[in-house]
Amino acid sequence: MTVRIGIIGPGGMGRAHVDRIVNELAGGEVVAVFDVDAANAARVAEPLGATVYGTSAELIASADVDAVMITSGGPFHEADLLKAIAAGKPVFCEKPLTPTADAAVRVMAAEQEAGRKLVTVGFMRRFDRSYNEMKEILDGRELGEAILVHNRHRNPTVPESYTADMAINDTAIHEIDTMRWLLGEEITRVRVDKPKKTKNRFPHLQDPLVLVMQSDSGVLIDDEVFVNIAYAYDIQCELVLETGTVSLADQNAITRRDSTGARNRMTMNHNDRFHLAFNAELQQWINAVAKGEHAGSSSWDGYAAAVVCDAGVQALESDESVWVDVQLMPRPALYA
Ligand code: ISE
Repeated sequence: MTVRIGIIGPGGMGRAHVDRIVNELAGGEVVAVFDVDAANAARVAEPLGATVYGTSAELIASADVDAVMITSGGPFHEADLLKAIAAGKPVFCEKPLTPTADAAVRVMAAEQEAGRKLVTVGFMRRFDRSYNEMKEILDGRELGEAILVHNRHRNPTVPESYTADMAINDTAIHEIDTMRWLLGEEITRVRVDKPKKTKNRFPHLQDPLVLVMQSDSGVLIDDEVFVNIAYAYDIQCELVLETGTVSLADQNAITRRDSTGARNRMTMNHNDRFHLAFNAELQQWINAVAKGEHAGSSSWDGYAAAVVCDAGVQALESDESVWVDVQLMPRPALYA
């Protein structure tokens, strides 16, 4: 069976997903497009021979659409998620599931009413090979238990429309989800440390910042978020265990050595850095939809990340570097 996919809001991320479905993945076809920018929708649909819909509701309701992919901005996700769930259609939603925890609770309530998991959240780092090897070493207890994790999330630049809270709920959300998954623990409290700001970009941003988190068992996690660092898209992670450490390797398979020194090519954006992880994530979703199953991160994962983000934004907005507790609701049985 070919899964007929309708895409809502194909910006840069959405167009990259369309490209991979057309050129690299199997079993999926993009048959429907909606975008508030009708000209963009037409540009995406035309080479695919896909139908452009006037509203997201019409796309979701269409009998020609088996599954929905939401790649619009976070604040627009909730309304379309609720429509897709009401229509009983599987939906792949780019992160964040919703920008606030309250909205994520409403999405989970709708899914519980539907009686099955329909939503998969695009947390692609769970599919990255290096993070998976790190998790295998941790889970195999080869080096004892996790004690500390040091993360660095560096973007070359962000646009002026990037708001202060996005450092947490658009950028650090990747480490928030990855740390929950890697450690198999929830985050219990967060703090934001605010160093000297770079003068390279916009004064409205606290850039860089360090998000500090603590997990159930006490693992201390730091995350340097520096979104205007100019030189590259550079993601680093070092897991410190009781008798050793594990770090993500360099971003590329080769190191060049010559008379000027040794170096790796740096990636400049998330599509490049996590290309294979994105492919694996979407292929798994298409395969699961074809079999009528759910795969990948659930709405609960989207909710849990949103609760940590809400606490992180509260910590960011406070003058002092104070701990903010993270309070999760009891986990509904559907997500056990
Ligand atoms: C963007 O939305 C992403 O998901 C990237 O992975 C992240 O590095 C960037 O900061 C976000 O804006």
